Amino acid sequence: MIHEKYYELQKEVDELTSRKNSKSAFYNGIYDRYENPVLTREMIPVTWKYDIDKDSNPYFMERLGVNATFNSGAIYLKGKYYLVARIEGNDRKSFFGVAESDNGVDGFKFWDYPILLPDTCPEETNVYDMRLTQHEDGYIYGVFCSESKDKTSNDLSAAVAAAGIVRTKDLKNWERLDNLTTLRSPQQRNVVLHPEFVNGKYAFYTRPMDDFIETGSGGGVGFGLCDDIEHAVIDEEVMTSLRKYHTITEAKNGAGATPIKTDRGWIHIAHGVRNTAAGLRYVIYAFATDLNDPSKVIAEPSGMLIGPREGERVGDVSNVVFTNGAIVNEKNEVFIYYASSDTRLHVATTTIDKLVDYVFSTPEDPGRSVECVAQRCDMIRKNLELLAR
Ligand code: BGC
Ligand code: BMA
Repeated sequence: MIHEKYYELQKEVDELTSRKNSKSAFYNGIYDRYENPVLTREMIPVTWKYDIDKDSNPYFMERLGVNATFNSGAIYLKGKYYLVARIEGNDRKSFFGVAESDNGVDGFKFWDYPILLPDTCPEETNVYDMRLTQHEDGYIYGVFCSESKDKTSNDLSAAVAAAGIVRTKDLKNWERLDNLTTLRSPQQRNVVLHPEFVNGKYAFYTRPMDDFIETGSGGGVGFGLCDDIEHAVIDEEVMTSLRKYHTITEAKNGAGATPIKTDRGWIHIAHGVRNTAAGLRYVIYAFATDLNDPSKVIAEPSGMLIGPREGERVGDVSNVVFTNGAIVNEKNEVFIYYASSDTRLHVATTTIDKLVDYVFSTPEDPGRSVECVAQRCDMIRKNLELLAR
């Protein structure tokens, strides 16, 4: 017999997932923020958390709680907006679930079941942060972080991060391929498959790391080619967007959303990390690479594109915004899905025209306070002259 509490709780979920979203008062001319997050743990179907049978669950206790819904891959298929969300159980294990919406800013509803990946890696403990790529070979690829215990160390938190690869045509049936091997980098996280062949090969943005947390000698976002996607091996990784001293990418950086193709170049929406007394601070930034050589950075607007603001600053891992998915629809509207503080998922909307203007017309970071203030003074002078006319 179904417990009566089920109907009450599911009604709350339905109300939340059918709630309309609207643009917030935030303004910077680059993108809009929204009043409500697009995914929260409260939007998880009741059937995922509760045994709804009164006989086996007389107190209607949550049996398998969900702690967070955040870093989501995103894809636009036949007029619908799909997120492959990172869902974290109360048991700290993450998994993926598809949520679908008609307009990209509200109404995201999870499908009946989360994604059960083929169990091909017995050592894999956790999976997260899937990037979805509609590749020109006809498949949709999902590249995610596959995390295992580092058995060479006695430290219980020592882990190994690798890039797992799956592919699908319908987001329902997923085929698991070999994890990516990078011959020159011991660990990988934040790997993204480029949507087009480059010199006839599959191309990946990588993030070489010396160990699980520290990128060490890893200088930034890498780029490498491989012949066989089913057994992907990358030898050389060339550097694209670099880590730099006293910038938002000082501690680490990594590719985020799958690169967006525009007339002027590939636009990348990535994350940069710096260390602070309060721990790592994650922000989102953008850069562009060359259409013919997608490893070559051609524009680097100064500073961050999205930083954690107000309520976004607080959560399980506070002071974090992170993106691994964006959608462009047929009207050239852009939906950047970003999570805050490893807790919930938001959307920021803009257009291709605005993104191009932002990436190519925002000045670069000159690198030193004195030059940054001179850059600002130049703009102020021009403004004051115009105002005085
Ligand atoms: C967490 C990730 C985090 C990574 C590095 C993993 O165990 O699940 O969210 O990015 O550690 O801190
Ligand atoms: C990482 C990412 C994310 C996460 C972030 C902050 O390195 O891969 O999963 O949002 O740390 O914890």
